[in-house]
Amino acid sequence: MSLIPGAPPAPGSWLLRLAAIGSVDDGKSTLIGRLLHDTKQLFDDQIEAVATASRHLGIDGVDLALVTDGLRVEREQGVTIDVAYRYASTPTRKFVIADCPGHVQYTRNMATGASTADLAVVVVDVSAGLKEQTRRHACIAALLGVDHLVVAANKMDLSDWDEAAYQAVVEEAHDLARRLGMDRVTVVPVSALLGDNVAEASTHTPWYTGPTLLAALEEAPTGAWAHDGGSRARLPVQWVVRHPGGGRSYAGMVSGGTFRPGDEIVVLPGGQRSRLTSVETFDGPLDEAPASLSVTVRLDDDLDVSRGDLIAPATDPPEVVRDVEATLCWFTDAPCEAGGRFRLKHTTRLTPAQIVSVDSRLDVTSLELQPTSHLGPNDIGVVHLAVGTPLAVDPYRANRATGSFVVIDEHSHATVAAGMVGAPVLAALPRG
Ligand SMILES: Nc1nc2c(ncn2[C@@H]2O[C@H](COP(=O)(O)OP(=O)(O)OP(=O)(O)O)[C@@H](O)[C@H]2O)c(=O)[nH]1
Ligand SMILES: [Mg+2]
Repeated sequence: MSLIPGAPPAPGSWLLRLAAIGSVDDGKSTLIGRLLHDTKQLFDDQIEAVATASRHLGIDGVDLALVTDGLRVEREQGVTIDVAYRYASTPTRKFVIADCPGHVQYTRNMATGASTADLAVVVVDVSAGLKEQTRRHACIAALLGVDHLVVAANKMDLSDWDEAAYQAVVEEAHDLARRLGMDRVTVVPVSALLGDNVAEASTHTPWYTGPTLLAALEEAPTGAWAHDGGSRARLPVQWVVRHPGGGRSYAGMVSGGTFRPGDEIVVLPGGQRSRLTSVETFDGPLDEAPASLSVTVRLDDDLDVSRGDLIAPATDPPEVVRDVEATLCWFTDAPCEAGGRFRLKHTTRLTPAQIVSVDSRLDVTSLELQPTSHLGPNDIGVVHLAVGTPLAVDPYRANRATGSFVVIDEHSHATVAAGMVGAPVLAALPRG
């Protein structure tokens, strides 16, 4: 069913998931609030609630950052802590928008917000240019597979709409995008506070002939690979359903490709082969099940399949590994060092894991990999891990679901790192 009037473009080409990223206080929340306000996505009572909250905080006028900064501590401190998701639709497109925190302490939350995005809106305070944290965020987004940067050169009102200040950000942004291997970059001069060039073209920037931020977002291609998981069919088993009359079926979400009844499959990591006899949802049997659909499948043979196993085509299975080279975004104060023991969550499987070696750290400014023996908080680096149960993995670039994992502290159960299978894939990455 279409969520917007008129004939929608083909599914996948019209839904855009975006994450607003960048350094603390550069204006991400204000920009998202402005975008929602100026595209008439906010109800009168929402605007009234934000106006009342602004008055209580002693702010003149309506602080649109409060549209996404809803937590009490966020409002009191004027910073975003947790990712807030908002939805918007225009006649041509539907958006899922993640407003990420900029503060370095909440990089973990930013990585969560960016992990499902097609496109990153990098918000930059035009008077300060790209800061280290802006670069770290752009780098994490690139590692997470975001291949399109839209840069909002923000607070143009404070720089007297100076074209030279805008051009300086354009140069920095193009240089960064090129080195991150992102082939598309658009830089829009905006004032999130006043609304210039957000949804409406500004009269303050006659020297700028490019799109408004909204137009840039409406024109952006989606990174459909991120959601259909590529062509390789993958079904992580989430649940084994035992039927009263005997027999079993296996439930999970298709995380790539398409499954059809009759497909020859292999169950990993065990390697048993069989054939799919049916693919169903609650509504009945299907001729085919595409990515993102939650299904149950039945097999021709009575195999020992459990939660955490992965069903894949026999002709195109993922690699089964006990040792994994991976890129980690390390989030916690305790360093990441060889010998560290953790739990690793990969698709639906939880397994013990040990850091075998820490090989290199990515310098987020020079984008060089430098040899190291440990990672500190918010570092990005390459490690080797040994896992207790063999894992069926794809490279992250081939499949976001089977190519990623989280590392969990054994005792506190806190997430200490996000991992991507393989070394970082950034353009022409030099090794130090
Ligand atoms: N003058 C001016 N001020 C702005 C503009 N955009 C944002 N600000 C102000 O900058 C401050 C920070 O804005 P936020 O939107 O909270 O920044 P943020 O990037 O979301 O901050 P974090 O989420 O904590 O990283 C607020 O006081 C805003 O009113 C702008 O275009 N012009
Ligand atoms: Mg914010």
